[in-house]
Amino acid sequence: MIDALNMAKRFALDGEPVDAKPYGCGHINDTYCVCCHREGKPQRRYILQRVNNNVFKNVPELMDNMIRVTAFLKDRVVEAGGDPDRECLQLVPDRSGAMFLQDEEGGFWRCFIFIENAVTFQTVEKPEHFYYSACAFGRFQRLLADFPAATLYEVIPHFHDTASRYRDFEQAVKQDVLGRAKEVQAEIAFVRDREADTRVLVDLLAAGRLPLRVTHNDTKLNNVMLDDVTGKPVAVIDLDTVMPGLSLYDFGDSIRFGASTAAEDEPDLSKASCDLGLFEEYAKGFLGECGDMLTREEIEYLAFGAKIMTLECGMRFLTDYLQGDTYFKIHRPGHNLDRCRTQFKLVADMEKKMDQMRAIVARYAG
Ligand code: ADP
Ligand code: GN1
Ligand code: MG
Repeated sequence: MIDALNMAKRFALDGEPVDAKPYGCGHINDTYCVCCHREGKPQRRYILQRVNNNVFKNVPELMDNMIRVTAFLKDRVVEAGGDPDRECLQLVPDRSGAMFLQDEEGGFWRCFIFIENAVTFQTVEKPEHFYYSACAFGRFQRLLADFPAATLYEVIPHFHDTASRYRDFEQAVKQDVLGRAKEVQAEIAFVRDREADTRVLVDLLAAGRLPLRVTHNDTKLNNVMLDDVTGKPVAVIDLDTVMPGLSLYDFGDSIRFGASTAAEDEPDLSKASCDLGLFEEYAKGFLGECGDMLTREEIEYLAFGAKIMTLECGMRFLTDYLQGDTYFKIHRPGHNLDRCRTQFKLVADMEKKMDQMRAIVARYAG
C-alpha cells in the first residue's frame, strides 16, 4: 500500500505536508486531504488523489483532457474578474513540473488546490442549494460551449450510451459469475421492460436530432462546491468525465441524485421518490444559465433524460452487483443492490410524474 503522505511530498506544495487523511464520498478515486505546515503562517490544504485506473484505462489521456479543460475554465474565470484558486479546479504540479505522477506500483496521482470555505452536499439540505448547483452546472455547460470538443479524448467510451450499458447488463446476467441473478429477478425484469427506452437518446443523437456538446457527465450534487456561508456556487469539480455528450446527461444525472428524497444507497425504499419541488429548483437554475443555447428538441427531452440517467445508473449498479462489485466502491455487502433499487424506485416514480416534469421544464424554458 503506497503511503499518501509520502506521495504528497512529491508535489510542489506550499509548506511541509504533515498529514494526509482519506476524504470525501466519491465512488471512484482515492481522495486525501493533505495538510501543510507553514512556518509562521496558517496551514494550507490540498486534495491528493490516486486516480482509479481500473475505471480509467488511459490516465495520461484523462489528465490531458483535465489540464486543457481546467486551463480553459481558468481563463474564463479570470476574464470575468473571478478568483481562479476558488472558482475552478486547479492542478498543482509535482516537483519536476509534471501535472501527475506514477508511484512504484504503477498508480497515478495528482494534486489540486483545496477549495476552502466551500462544501459539497451528499443530499439536498435546503432547496436553494440544489438551485445553486443547477446554476453551477448550467454555467459550466455554457462556458464550455466554445471548447474544441473534437480535441477531447473519450476517456470512457460509450459512458452514457444507455443502449450499450443495456448490452453490458444482459452480458452480466448471462455470465452470472457469482450466481446472484436468481436473487434479483424482479430488478432484471424491471430493466428488460424498459429496453426500448435505453435506445431513445442514442438514436436521436445518431439521427442528428440532438447536438453533441462538451458535458461534465457526472453532475452529482457532491461534484459541485457551494459557498459555506451563502450557499452560492463556487466551483464544479470531478472533471474526469468531461467529454462530448448530451446536455440531457448533465441535467438528468443531477435530477437522479439531487431531486431524490432519499440517499442513493437508502435501504428503506419507501423513502425514495422524485421531489417535484426540487426538480423545479433545478430546472429553474439550469435553464436560467444555459436554456437559451439549448435546442427545441433538447428542451423536449430534458425530463425524459432524467429518467434515462436514473435507469442507466440503476442498471450499472445492478451490473456491478452481478459482476461481483468490481467497479463502484462498496462499503457493505449488497451496497450496489441497495443503490440499484433506489434508482429503480425513482424511475417508476418519474414515469408517473413525467407529464408534470415536462410542464415544469416548459415553464422555465420560456
Ligand atoms: P470521485 O471521482 O471519487 O467522486 P472527486 O473528485 O469527486 O472524486 O472528489 C471526492 C470529494 O473530495 C468531493 O466530493 C469533494 O468533497 C472533495 N474534493 C475534491 N476536490 C476538491 C477540491 N479541489 N477542494 C475541496 N474539496 C475537494
Ligand atoms: C460515480 O465519481 P463519482 O462518485 O462522482 C460514477 C458516475 C455515477 C456515480 C453514481 C467515472 O461518480 O458515473 O453516476 O458514481 N463515475 C464514474 O453515484 O463511473
Ligand atoms: Mg465525485
